[in-house]
Amino acid sequence: MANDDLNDPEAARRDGVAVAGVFLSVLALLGMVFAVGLGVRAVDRADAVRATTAAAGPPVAVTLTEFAIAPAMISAPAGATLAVTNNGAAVHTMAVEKTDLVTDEIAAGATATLDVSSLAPGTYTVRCTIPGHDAAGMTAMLHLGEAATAATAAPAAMSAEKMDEAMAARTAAFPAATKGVGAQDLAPKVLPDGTKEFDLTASAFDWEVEPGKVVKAWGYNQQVPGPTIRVGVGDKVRIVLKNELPESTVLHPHGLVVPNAMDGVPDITQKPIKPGETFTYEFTTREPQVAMYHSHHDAAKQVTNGLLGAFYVGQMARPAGVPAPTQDLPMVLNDADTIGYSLNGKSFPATAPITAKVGEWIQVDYMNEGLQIHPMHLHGMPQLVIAKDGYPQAPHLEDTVLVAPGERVSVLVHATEPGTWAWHCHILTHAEREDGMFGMVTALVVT
Ligand SMILES: [Cu+2]
Repeated sequence: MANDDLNDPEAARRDGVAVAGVFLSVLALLGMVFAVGLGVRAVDRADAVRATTAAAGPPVAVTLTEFAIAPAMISAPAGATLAVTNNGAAVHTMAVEKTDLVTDEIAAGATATLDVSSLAPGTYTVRCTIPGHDAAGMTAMLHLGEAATAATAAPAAMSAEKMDEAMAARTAAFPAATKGVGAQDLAPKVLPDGTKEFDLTASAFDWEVEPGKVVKAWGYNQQVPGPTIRVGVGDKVRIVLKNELPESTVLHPHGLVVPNAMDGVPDITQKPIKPGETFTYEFTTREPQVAMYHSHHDAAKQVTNGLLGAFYVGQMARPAGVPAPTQDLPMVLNDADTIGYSLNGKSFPATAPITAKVGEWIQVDYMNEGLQIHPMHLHGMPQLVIAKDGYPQAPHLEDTVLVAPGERVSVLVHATEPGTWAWHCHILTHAEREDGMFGMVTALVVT
C-alpha cells in the first residue's frame, strides 16, 4: 500500500516541525500571560501573609474528630487565625458562639481557616454546628489573649509535660466506670411449643460512652450493643420488635439464613416498622452461626447510633487439638455517629478489659458494625484466627486481624504471658489522641 508520507519521509518530517513550531509559539505566549498573572497574585499573597503574621503569629492549630475539638482549651493571641483540621470521618464545622464567625463545612481530612482577629481578648465557646455534634462532645473553649509579638506567640501544641500528664490520667482511669453495660445475654421467653421469644424495644436513650461523655444512643432495650441473643441449632426463634424511635426501623438478622420475608429489608421484604408499631420476626435456625442483628433502615445512622447486637446460634466447630475456650465474647466494633470509635459501645478508658488466668484459652468474636475497616491488634500474644463470618477457616496465627464492616472474625487467644496487654485498633487515629488513648482500646489482663 502506497502512502505519501511513507514515500517521502523528509516531507513528513518538515510538516511535523512546522506544526510543532506554531504550537510551541502559542504555548510560550500563553505561558508569559500566565506567569505575569501568577507573579501579581504571588505578590498579593505575600503581602497578606506578612500582614497576618506581623499581627498574630502563625495560625493556631485546632483538630476536629468524632466528637471532640482539640485542644479543649484553645489558646491564641488576639488577632489570630485558627487552622481548623477535620481529622474525623464526618463533615464538621467550627463556630464561635455568640458571634457570626463560623467555618464552611469541613470535609474529612480538610483544613479551613477561621479568622478570629475581629474578636476582643477574652474567653469564648466554640462548637460544631452540625446537629447533635456539640451535644456529643464537640465543644471547646477559645481563650484570646493580648495581641502577640513575635516573642510571645502562643505555641499551638500542648507541652510535653502537659501531654504526659493528660495521657497518664486517661490510662489511670482504665477501666473507668460508666452507666450502662451493653451486649448482656437476653434470656428468652419459652413459649408452650418451645419457641424462644426475645422481646426487643428500639428507642433513643442517654448512653455514657466514656466518663462524662453522654450521647443520645438509638438502641435495643437501652443497651449498646443490644442484648446478646444465644440460641441453639434448630431452635424456633421469635423476635418481637417494638419501635419507640422517632423514625421507622426494621431488624435484619445479618449472617443468618432465614425465610425471605424475615430478612428485614424495608420495601424489599417488609414494610418499614413505623414509630409505635411492633413487628414479629420468626424463623428456625439451621446451622451454627456467629451472626449479628441490626437495623437496615436509615442504617448509616441507626446502626452506628447503636441499633446493633450479637446473635449466636449453637457452637461453631473449633480446630481439633485446641481446648474449649473458657470465655466466648463478642467484641463489637463501631466508629461513627453518636457512639463513635468504641468497643462494645464504650470508648477507652470505659472499655471493659478481658481477664484470663495463665494457661486459659479465650475466644473473641470481632463484629464490625461501623463504617470503616479496623485492624485489631493484641500485644504480647498472637491471635489464632479460626473463623470468618462464623464459617470455620484453616486456623492460622495473626497479631493484627483485619475486620471489615459487616464481617465477623473469630479468634482464640492462649493466655500464656502474664501482664496487662494493650488490645486496640491499629488505625492510630481510632485509638490515640494528643491527650491519650481513647476509642477502640482495651486490654487483656493475664494473671
Ligand atoms: Cu479502627
